[in-house]
Amino acid sequence: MALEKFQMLIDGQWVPAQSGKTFDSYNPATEQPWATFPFADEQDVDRAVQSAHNTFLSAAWALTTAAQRGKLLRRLGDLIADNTSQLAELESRDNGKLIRETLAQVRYLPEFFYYFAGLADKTEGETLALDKPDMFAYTVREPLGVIAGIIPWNSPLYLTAIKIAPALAAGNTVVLKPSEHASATLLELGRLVMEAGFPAGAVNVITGYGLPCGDALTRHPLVRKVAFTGGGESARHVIRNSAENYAKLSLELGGKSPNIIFSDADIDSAVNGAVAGIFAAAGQSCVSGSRLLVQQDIYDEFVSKLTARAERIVIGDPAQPETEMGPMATKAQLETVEKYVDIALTEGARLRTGGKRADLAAGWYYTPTILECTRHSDTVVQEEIFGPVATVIPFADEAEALALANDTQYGLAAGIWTQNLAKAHRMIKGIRSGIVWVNTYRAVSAAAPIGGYGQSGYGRECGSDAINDFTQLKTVWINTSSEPMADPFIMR
Ligand code: TXE
Repeated sequence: MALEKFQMLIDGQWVPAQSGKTFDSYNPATEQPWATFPFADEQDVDRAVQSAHNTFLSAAWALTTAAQRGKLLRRLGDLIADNTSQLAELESRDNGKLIRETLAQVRYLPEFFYYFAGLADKTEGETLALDKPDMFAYTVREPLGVIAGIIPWNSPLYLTAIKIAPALAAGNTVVLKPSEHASATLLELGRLVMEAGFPAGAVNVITGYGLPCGDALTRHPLVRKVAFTGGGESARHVIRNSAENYAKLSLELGGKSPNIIFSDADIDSAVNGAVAGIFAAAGQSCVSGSRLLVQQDIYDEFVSKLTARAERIVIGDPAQPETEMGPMATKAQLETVEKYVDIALTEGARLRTGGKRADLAAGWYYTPTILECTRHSDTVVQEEIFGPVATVIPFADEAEALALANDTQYGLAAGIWTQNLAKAHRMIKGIRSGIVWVNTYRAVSAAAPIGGYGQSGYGRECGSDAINDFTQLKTVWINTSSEPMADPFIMR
């Protein structure tokens, strides 16, 4: 079958890489290449950043009012809504995510643009209560300049929307680099950005690998902020690059989130929450509830029910609406999952279910896996696997649950299942993570900040504060005295 050929969006033009090189993208459900993308290198990065920089300074963008930017973002949200099925199908083919998941995500996508459109003309400085009677001072919030968005493969459209909506609302311009494993939908989003009426260069999309493309982009001297979602190794590289260009950073790096089930929880509800936490998106989600902590007295009942549901999960073609779990997005990710399950068994974990590839003719499928662990120090309990692998550990009481929950280098999310409000509040207070869900899991809203503690990264996306992260403050001083300024070297 002939491969679809994509081009990059630089300065409003659809272009190949200057070198002419391309790379293939694979459909995880078939293991076959389905599309080619330009292989961007330093030259292409430089062209895209220069374009974003020139647009940032141009009258066409710099003189837009915040209200006008709000209107552009609303139009973009409407265009996404008009193209829901096409975007959802494209993303599903490119990264193997279930069509039912990509459809749900794309249906919600416009809300991010509407939310930040609403904030565009409410992002204000303030007048300052100075201690100097003859001075008046105020602050102005100004955009930073060129923003680099580094996007992973698991949810490209969603993770892009939460970056570019506040970035553009605040008056910045953007260069996006999708993952080499899932570039298609960001190019499609770029087409809609142009159709919405943004000036050429306001959003550029370049396709390529972490090296050289992501590296060149994140150390480019004209990049003022990098909004990064991905793995810890790449993040360290981006942090080192920021020592060269002083770019601000926001980093969202995944986690090993505890999902804590107390014996007074509604067990069936908690089982559903545990399944949603770890088997949705085949566990390839930054907020996966991969560490299940279950109170001793309901442990057997809970694990039996969870195992029964995991074994009923329908694995298969992500394009089919009845499928409940699709493939790993890449062969490397499948091998990572296999490696971790092997380590778990060597370290003494008990395999309750799963632990092998799914028996399908093609595709990078892995079965929903539950590992019962006795030691919280086990590698699989401590390290992010990013696959459909839940570890389960019993706990005796609240104090132990809290100690285990916090025994991690990460701190992105946590789930608590209990009918006891006071206990929930005590746990919320003690847990060190950026998100806590009580009697629910994976809820998302444009209005609710997302970000982590510890090695889950720093900075917050979504919520009304997120737009401020894409601005810088200018402080203005005005002398209101009727007296001329005195010669500073004449003593009075
Ligand atoms: O991510 P990478 P990978 C975790 C998850 C996964 C692991 C590795 O545990 O198993 O990370 O996944 C770009 N300079 N998460 O290797 O490489 C890269 O091209 C600049 C959690 O696929 O971090 C892509 O666009 N950019 C996570 C993006 O970084 C670089 C989602 C992310 O890819 C770069 C994905 C460099 N030197 C993986 N190297 C989450 N937080 O949800 C790579 N990139």
